[in-house]
Amino acid sequence: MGRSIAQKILEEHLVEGVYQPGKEIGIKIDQTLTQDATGTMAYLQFEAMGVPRVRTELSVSYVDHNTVQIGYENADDHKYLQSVAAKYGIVYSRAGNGICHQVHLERFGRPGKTLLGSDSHTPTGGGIGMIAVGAGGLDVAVAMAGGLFYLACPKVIRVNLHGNLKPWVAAKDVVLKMLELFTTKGNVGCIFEYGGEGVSTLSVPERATITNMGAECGVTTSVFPSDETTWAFLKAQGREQDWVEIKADEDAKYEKEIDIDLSEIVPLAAYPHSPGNIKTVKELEGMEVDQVCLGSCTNSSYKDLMTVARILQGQKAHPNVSFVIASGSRQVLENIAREGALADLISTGARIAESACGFCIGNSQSPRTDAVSIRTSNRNFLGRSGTKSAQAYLTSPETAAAAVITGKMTDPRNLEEMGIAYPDVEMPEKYYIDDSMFILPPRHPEGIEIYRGPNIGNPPSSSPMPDTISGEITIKVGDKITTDHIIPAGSKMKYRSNVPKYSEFLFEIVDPTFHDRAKAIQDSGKHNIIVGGLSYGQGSSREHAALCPMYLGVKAVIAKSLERIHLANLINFGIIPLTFKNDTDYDGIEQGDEIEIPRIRAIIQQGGALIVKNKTKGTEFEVEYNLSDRQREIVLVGGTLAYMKGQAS
Ligand code: MIC
Ligand code: SF4
Repeated sequence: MGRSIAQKILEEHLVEGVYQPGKEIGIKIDQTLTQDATGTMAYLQFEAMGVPRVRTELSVSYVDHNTVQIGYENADDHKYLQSVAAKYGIVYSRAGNGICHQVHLERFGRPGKTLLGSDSHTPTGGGIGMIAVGAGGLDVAVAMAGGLFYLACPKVIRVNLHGNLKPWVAAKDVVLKMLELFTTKGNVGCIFEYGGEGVSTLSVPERATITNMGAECGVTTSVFPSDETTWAFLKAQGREQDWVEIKADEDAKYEKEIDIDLSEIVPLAAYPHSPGNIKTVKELEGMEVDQVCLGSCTNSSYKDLMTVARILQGQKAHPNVSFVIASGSRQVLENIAREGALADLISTGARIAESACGFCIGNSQSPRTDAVSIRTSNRNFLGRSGTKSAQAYLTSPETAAAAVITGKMTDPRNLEEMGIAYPDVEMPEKYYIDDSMFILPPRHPEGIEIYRGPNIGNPPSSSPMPDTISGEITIKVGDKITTDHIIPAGSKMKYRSNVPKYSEFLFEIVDPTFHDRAKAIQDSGKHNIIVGGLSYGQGSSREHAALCPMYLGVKAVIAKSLERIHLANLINFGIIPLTFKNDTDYDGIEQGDEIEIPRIRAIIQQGGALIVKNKTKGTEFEVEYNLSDRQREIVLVGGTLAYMKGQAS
């Protein structure tokens, strides 16, 4: 029987298990990437594993998230990361070199390889034909140490693209369409595999926009074939030797197939506060706009910025609009500068931010109170911009450019009436390339000392699963709680290496009293338990959304459903993820209820029904634990680090 692209690459890397959708498999990881905000903890964990050098084909440590240096913390982390990279054989991408996903696509991504990254948008690499998966830092540390990456063998959904995008309609609109069709929940354990004759009309960065934001649907990853367009992109990057052809067999079987006619797609926008809230730009037209942010790992490629520069040539930003640009990489910035497009953007009134995550994660350029902010990024969760009352809309660069001119949400197709022609930007045959912001590890790292500033603390250790979980429902939250709700990034992100301090911000956006209440419960010797609705833990890969709860004595999360990366992170830190057998039981419990899960240890070990006793209400209900044998052992010993130590001894 024919095979899909996903099956081909996964089978080639399969070390444990069998290729059978839904079953746990262990795959070999060729490449890893980390970014600074998740990387510091990942490398502290890697150090704890006692491996002298990374065992991957390539590992790259990027600095792109915490680049705003107010106070010493971020600079300390950068220096730590640089010294760890040198010591353990990792390529270090300095602050200023760009956003990990964009840079990796340009300089390192290779069709047919596996990439594991400690960032949820690692699937960007699928645009170049990789199986690129986001994971918690600890999973990435394990992969760097030569360990396998475990995942549920995915169900592959084929997306057939037909036709051509019309002028003013962009790859971003395609992925927003995907979000309209698939929403942000219910896609755990799937891969989107793109095919059909429409694929050849999309450049690699456009494909990468689509795979990048597949993360918002909650899929494991998304992948495009590697074809002549991929070859041309790699050639323009001086890397044509890295190309191999990857395509699905004609008779490959899929879980499901859908068709999208590119020529029927219109400009779309995700309205607050979820990337899954989709409307046409037409429906939102006329809304006044305060801020336009162009950039993020979704839309900051050469083509994105050139397109906007051409649209805005000779125009001035509307007086009510603060217009910010953060290019995805130093390469993009340098190339548009050499072509004169940067001057056009400056002339428009753009505020040029550094090549980094910046506004996307709310650590700079927070909009004013109640502002409407149009962003080309991928997430518009409540408060993520740094301003809780702001309304963030996600659009294509074309739609963003239209708002810069008019000061209103504007369908970019209207620009034609204003005498602005659609700029059909060609992909360059050769990029200007300068790799001097990468620091390659030395051959002889023996004398290298790891730098540890006062911001670097050791990861806290977890405790084994108790015989009985006994404690309180510390918080009960609703559906689609993201990791941004659980623990904010933005200005608090500089405490990523300081778990006690960072934990103070747990659930800040939902209930700022959480930390103190959880601490009090922990100090009284009881366990904290979190209750969630559907799709708990959407969004980022940040393991602090599990690590910090673990630090505060959370032992179980009971939800209607959980998202993939967060679920894996909970297990990694010894917190058991449980789901309601009957979702209606969710309604019967409240924050503050005294809970007991008797004999949990024995039941995880031996199997059997797991009953939760609500002592406050005098009721009980059944919960499910869907764990592989490996995951059971991890949860029992109190997390992956303890498990690895056990295995080593
Ligand atoms: C995000 O976009 O939410 C982040 C910040 O890149 C996170 C990683 C992090 O929290 O450090 C992600 O996507 O995984
Ligand atoms: Fe950075 Fe935003 Fe991309 Fe996350 S989504 S990696 S914060 S640019």
